[in-house]
Amino acid sequence: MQTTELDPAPALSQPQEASSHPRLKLVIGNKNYSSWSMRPWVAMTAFGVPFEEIMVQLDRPDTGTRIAEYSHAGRVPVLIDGDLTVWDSLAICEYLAERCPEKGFWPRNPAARALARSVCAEMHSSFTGLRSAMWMNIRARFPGKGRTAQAQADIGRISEIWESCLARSGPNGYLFGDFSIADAFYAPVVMRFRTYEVALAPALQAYVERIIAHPAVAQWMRDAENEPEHLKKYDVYPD
Ligand SMILES: N[C@@H](CCC(=O)N[C@@H](CS)C(=O)NCC(=O)O)C(=O)O
Repeated sequence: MQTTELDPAPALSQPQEASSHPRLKLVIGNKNYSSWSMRPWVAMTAFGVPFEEIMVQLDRPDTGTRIAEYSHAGRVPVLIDGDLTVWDSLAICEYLAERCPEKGFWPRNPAARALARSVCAEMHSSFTGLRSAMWMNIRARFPGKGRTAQAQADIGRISEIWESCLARSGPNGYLFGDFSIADAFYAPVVMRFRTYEVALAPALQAYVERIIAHPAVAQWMRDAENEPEHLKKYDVYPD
């Protein structure tokens, strides 16, 4: 199944989108916990790209074997497009932006697009303090927990990014005006800020509320709330 060559198929066509059997398959982990899976799922849902969702339960004895059915990288999310397998949330979003150029996954302005890619790359490669001390658990409430020095520094840097983006895009928009991959990338951070009740400046809190109200994010959150599976080690914050 795994290939590394780009499928030469053209951009997604209308007939494919209208099909009740979408060509794209997205392999994801538990919606309550899998922050990396949330990014492409939210982006694809927000932009109306049809896909079949394949859920692999994380933290189970067979998790590795199940993911290996789709990708030898051993991680979700994974996008399957016919013979092509794309793994890693950033690569998946870039691929979708190329395959569906009409959708506007990235800002259309080149300078804004470069900045959007920068903030996504920073999200993708940084913020390990936040990730490790404040893991995503949409159902849980851990007010005030996880504020290690590194997590605080990450919260500060993320606030700075959001402030500068929103100052440019306007107070009532998303990071780059219209919803983009950048917002999908920061949606799991929004989930964390909600779970750990991070106090934010009013403009940033308003952005948090806008993301939570976005239909694609709201759908993911509802699915997470209704998921029967619980990963106990992430459900209790240790003292
Ligand atoms: N850089 C990767 C990271 C993906 C990742 O770490 N995914 C976790 C779940 S959120 C995973 O697949 N873990 C495998 C496991 O728990 O066995 C991406 O952006 O897709």
